[in-house]
Amino acid sequence: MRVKALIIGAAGFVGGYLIDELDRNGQEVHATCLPNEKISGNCTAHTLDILKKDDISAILDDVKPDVVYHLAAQSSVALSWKKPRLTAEINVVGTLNVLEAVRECEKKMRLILIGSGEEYGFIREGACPLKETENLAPGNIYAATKACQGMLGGIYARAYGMDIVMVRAFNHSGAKQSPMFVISDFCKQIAEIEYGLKEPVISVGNLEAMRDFTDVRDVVRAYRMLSENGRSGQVYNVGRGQAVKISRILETALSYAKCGITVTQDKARMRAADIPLIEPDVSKINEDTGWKAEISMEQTIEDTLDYWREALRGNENV
Ligand code: A2R
Repeated sequence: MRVKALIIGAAGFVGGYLIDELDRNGQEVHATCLPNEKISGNCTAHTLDILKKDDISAILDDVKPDVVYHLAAQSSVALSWKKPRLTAEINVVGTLNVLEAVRECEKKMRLILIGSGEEYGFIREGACPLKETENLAPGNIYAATKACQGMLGGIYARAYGMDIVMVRAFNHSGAKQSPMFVISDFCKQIAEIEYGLKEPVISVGNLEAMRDFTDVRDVVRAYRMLSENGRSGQVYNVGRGQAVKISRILETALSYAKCGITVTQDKARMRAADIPLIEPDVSKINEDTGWKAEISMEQTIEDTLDYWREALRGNENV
């Protein structure tokens, strides 16, 4: 039987990739976005604000999906400091609305809750690679709301026997990502420099931090595979399982540049308390689903740079 999937919050960076992944795998894809947003990809689009619980119920009753992927979120750490209440409303109350709507729906379905590697927060020395059993010590408001989402998911799975799988996704990147994220930021600056839109100087933050980067196409494949073979009530790290220094990302990105570029460190890009190393243990997802990251970091960087070259084409000043 053809799997019917519903993606809640599909107009963001990950949503378009997930639509493509499920569609390519022969699934019937339904996807929601806010009234002012647009969804791209082969799917049936619905409008939904997750703060309106009855509207979630109406869509579930109408679509009767086998799997629901919950991506809708206030996903910016920076904005979570400025708008803590809004972040908590969308990420916690919104998730509760989704959980309640799924619980009340007559059709039984699997719910995939997308959380974040940020949930681990202030990790103790020697804790990496982080196992899913590691304590959570969120260091920002976004992370706290995602940790709360995961806890609620665990509670609903246990208390009501619901079929819920929780994900902690580590850094993911690719074409179309906002330049608020490091790979996209470096690639955008390089494309701007190549087109003469910026001095040949790239500004960077802390290059010593080590982070775990996965291509967004691998990440959405992980979500699909978890929907097929993840164990209910369980939490899964999704990441490459091999952190790299930001300086290596920078060197790789610069090696693809078509002109000479110098590097300058920008204090505004340094974080007050940057955790030196964040790296997940990904053996659990690998053992349960067979998933592992396949696309190299070099490929992700090349594709992201090509995306920015394309996006900025026509604005050349050379
Ligand atoms: O904030 P907007 O206007 O870009 O809209 C976001 C949307 N969203 C909502 N959808 C329904 N009801 C709401 N009340 C609501 N508030 C915000 O969810 C956006 O279109 C989508 C999330 O997409 P992004 O912010 O681009 O996140 P991304 O990178 O696609 O990550 C997907 C998930 C999120 O749960 C992240 O926290 C996690 O993966 O890492």
